[in-house]
Amino acid sequence: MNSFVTSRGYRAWLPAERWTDRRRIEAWLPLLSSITAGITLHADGPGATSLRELTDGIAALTGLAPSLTLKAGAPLILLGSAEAAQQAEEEWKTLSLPEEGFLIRFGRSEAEPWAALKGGSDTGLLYAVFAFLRLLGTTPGGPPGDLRLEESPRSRLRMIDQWDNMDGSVERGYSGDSIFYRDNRVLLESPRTADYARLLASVGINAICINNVNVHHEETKLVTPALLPDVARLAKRFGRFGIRLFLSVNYAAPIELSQLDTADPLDERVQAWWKRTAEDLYTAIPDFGGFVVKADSENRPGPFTYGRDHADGANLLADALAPHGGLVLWRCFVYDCHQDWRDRSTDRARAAYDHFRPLDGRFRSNVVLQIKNGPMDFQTREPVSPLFGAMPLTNQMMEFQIAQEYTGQQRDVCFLVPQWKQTLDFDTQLNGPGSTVQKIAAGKVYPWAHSGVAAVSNIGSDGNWTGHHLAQANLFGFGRLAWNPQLTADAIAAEWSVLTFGTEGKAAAFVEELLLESWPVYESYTAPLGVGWMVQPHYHYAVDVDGYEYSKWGTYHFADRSGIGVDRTQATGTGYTGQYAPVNRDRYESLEDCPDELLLFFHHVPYTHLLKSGKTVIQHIYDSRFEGAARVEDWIRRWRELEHEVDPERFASMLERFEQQLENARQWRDVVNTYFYRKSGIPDERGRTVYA
Ligand code: GCW
Repeated sequence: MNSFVTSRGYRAWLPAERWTDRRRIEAWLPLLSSITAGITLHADGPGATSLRELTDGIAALTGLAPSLTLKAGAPLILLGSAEAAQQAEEEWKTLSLPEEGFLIRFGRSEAEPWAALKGGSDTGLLYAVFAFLRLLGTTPGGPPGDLRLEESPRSRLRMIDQWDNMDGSVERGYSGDSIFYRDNRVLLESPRTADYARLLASVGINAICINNVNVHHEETKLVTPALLPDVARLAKRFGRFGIRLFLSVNYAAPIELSQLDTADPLDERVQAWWKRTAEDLYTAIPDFGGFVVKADSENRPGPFTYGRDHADGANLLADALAPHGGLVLWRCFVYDCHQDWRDRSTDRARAAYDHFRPLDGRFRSNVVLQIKNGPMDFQTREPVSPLFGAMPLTNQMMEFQIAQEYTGQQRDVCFLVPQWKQTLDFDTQLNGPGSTVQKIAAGKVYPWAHSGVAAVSNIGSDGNWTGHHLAQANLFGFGRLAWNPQLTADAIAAEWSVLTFGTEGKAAAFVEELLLESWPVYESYTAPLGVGWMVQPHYHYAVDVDGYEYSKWGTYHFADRSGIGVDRTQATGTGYTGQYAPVNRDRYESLEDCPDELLLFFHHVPYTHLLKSGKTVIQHIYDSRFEGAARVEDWIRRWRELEHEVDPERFASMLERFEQQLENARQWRDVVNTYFYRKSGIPDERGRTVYA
């Protein structure tokens, strides 16, 4: 057996270990000893997967092997007292569920427990099974007496983007190598892609793009007949879990893969090339999802070379895919990455809006613009991208980053669900009050044909998938939020902690608490008040306050001896605030109303500026850096106390990561404090050690 299969954490939040409490098993026994299933028994379909996942999950937690009866009929699974469950089935005959939706009912008939699971489709039933297993894992006692759970996903597209390269590396990967590729080959023999598909489906993910948006030489060939059989096998693996496969494509592929000397979207030969490519793809993979495209962004090729714009570029691919039902997910991460730091008139934060907003109405109906959650680049704190919701006539989806590129790289704990929640709850006001990001992403604000959320994955070949055990919570949390953005961060943290560390013992409660404070703690020892960056260039983990200050990347903080921050106001700055709807624009524009945590994103202020908290900016910098590092010290102390509450492998691995985090936090604390003391000459009013 491969060693990773036995590592702690390989099963992540899925049923892994037998319950030690016999009474708990006995309480579930009457329900779990018999199953009647109505599914499509197609070996490659999610119906067969549902049944297998259910029986495997039950076996893992309880050791029970239920008796199985198959019957014709709708996607349905009945457990326990068969007659009573059949009654539920009878009642549901006329019930119509959304395709990916499900209904779960628990009941009792003369003290005998029963449960019935119904899906809007076989995929819906698969989601019901995973919801049932979550319930099993989080309920300390026996089956609930009476419960009705009806769910369906809010967003149509719930997607994961792999930044995997065929040489086996992962761009911004912090947990080993790619599980998809090695030495420029697709890894077909490894069980990991199927195990990954299971993890994703268990939280409702229904789409995946399997290669990096930076499409290099080898990956360009993924769309060619030579590699399509391999891609098709992966597509099948994911298809069993209800997940559609996408590929990132190279905009210059017609030049690189054929005799053409142009990739001009208006050139008929280029159009014919993409049409043929799409035909080949759909012959190999009938349910292929479509293309993800990074074009004219960070030196990638795109339509600009030919004097065309992003709509021309996206429509070229959209027309090729349209006859087959495919989508083009066109990324809006477009900005000038060769900026002169001396040039104060260009503001990178403005770029996506300035490029795309004027193109509203020009994109085909199978194009979806994929927009990063903030206007810069996955920083610890950013305002919501003003482009999201600002193009009523164009499908959009939001892109998050689960990989912790700028948020601790899976060495430091940073549970990002609270950050994503803030983004999803943000009221853009763009179609009147209540135009929240989550409603827009769910397609409820504009009548878009497609919308949703995507996120850059954080997994790799490490035995526990994510390097830090606690980084699994971000993958889990993204899926849960994509499914239902109304879940609270607390509920998600609690659910993950119990599923992962069990209902018995004290570890889960501590982990839940730690997760919930981890983003504020990470923020408190790194770049202050929304200013961002201050990281080592390219690498993006450790502190380097001026690392990006005189670079070409458009990422500056403008600290001088009297103050710090970027003036993005309309009155005196770059005018970026004007990209928001009036209510938000005015809030950010005003020094009084701008929230403290984003102050330096929007304003350049003196170190003596008084925050809403009553502290000066400089004192806030000192206080929060000291507090952040002290919190991490405290986590270590408390984790040590739990040594006997968790298995030795996870105890040691997490302790090691916490210690690295502490070292990182101390370095950030001392460098940032010293830097600003030297710039400002203002001492810490509490006289703590700052290295003058
Ligand atoms: O944040 C930047 C990353 C790049 C990444 C790019 C993008 C895949 O540093 O590594 O490239 O964003 O999102 O395209």
